[in-house]
Amino acid sequence: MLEPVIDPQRIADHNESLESRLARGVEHLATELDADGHTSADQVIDAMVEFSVAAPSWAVGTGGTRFGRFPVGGEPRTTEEKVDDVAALHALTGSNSSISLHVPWDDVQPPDDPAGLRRHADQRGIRFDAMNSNTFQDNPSTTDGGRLTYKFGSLANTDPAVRQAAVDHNKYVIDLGMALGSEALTVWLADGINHPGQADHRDQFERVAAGLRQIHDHLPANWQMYTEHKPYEPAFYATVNQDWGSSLLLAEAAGEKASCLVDLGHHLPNANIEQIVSRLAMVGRLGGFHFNDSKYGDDDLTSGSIKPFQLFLIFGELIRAGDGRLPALAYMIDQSHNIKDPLEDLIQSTDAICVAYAQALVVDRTALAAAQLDNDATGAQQVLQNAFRTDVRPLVAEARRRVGAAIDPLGAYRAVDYRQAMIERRGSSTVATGL
Ligand code: PSV
Ligand code: MN
Repeated sequence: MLEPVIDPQRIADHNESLESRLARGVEHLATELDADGHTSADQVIDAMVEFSVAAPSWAVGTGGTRFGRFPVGGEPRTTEEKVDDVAALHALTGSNSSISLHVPWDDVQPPDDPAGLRRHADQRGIRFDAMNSNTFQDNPSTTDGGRLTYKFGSLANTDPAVRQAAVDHNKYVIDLGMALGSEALTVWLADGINHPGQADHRDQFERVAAGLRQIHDHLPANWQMYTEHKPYEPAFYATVNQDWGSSLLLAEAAGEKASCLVDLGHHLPNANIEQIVSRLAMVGRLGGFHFNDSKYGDDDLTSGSIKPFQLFLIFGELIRAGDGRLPALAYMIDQSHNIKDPLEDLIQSTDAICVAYAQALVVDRTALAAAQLDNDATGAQQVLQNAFRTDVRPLVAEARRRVGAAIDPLGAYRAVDYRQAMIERRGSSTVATGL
């Protein structure tokens, strides 16, 4: 039996001094919500208890830019240690019960064994969320020891041998995911054009669509596949899957198990992401999310740290799409933590995501619908503002307390000094694979 990554007693001890204040906060809010009469405190708490957002394996290590990387120390050396970090996160937040792997960063070919990794994750209480296939950099095991290159694209490449290598890699990732108990594949492609005229837009698109179809046809019956768009980077003139329209066309071309994944950082400035969410949900092709926040581009900043109102409106559209409940999509955080301790950033992000979700749950949807029917713009806005300005944090914290997680996860993380313990165990100069 494995030792728990964080002793539950230490979390309980940390909670003790916060419990009476929390109880007062919950009681006050419950009274207010009862007076409003549309959503009860228990409804929100129950939804929070159920909710989970996956942590990406590449985000438990320090991120970097092309200018530098400043490792935090104690970073996971193996995929098993990444699972351990996610288990620590989940012990504190109660809302991160799965990990999303990225291959080849997390390859578990022999001599490592997927069954062993799955056993390890089971013992830690962590499941495997969507698998991510990486054909945006050369990878000797899929590009014939370096003979083939993804420099000019993977599925969009003019060379059929490169396209086949990319398809085979995706099939391999699906097979690996099956061994781990995952049920989804996310395909984000870097394929595109860096210079006008370099390649034909239509030919590239058709080659990608054909490749995705082949990958789709390898999916087991219970699997889903997500196409993830992004307007630019690393292709700086035109990316093949550049926006939600292309993503939808590609998902439709791939097959019925394919739908679109919305990464919040993958939009041109000022795009109305909540409207995109509504459109994709409307046609039944909204598959998943990558949460992060953005000031200028794909900045991968802490969720909810720049545009919390946008995050709230997105959850509003999700709840609208799920007829009052959050639809069962693939929810994942996708961030790069360049100067923060990665686990601290994941704790803050998870909390911000839960808060936005809880705020969206306390929207008086009947009043909103009535105001919309009456063309009462002021009234409709007031309904949204009332919910957005409700301090729902006690309900989010109460949900954590009820599942044995931390009332104050960041405070508890610092109190148990998890980072220092990992530095002692793993060393101060370990560098996790990933971004
Ligand atoms: C690309 O920017 C992305 O959002 C994709 O989801 C990748 O899988 C991930 O980040 C890591 O590069
Ligand atoms: Mn992403």
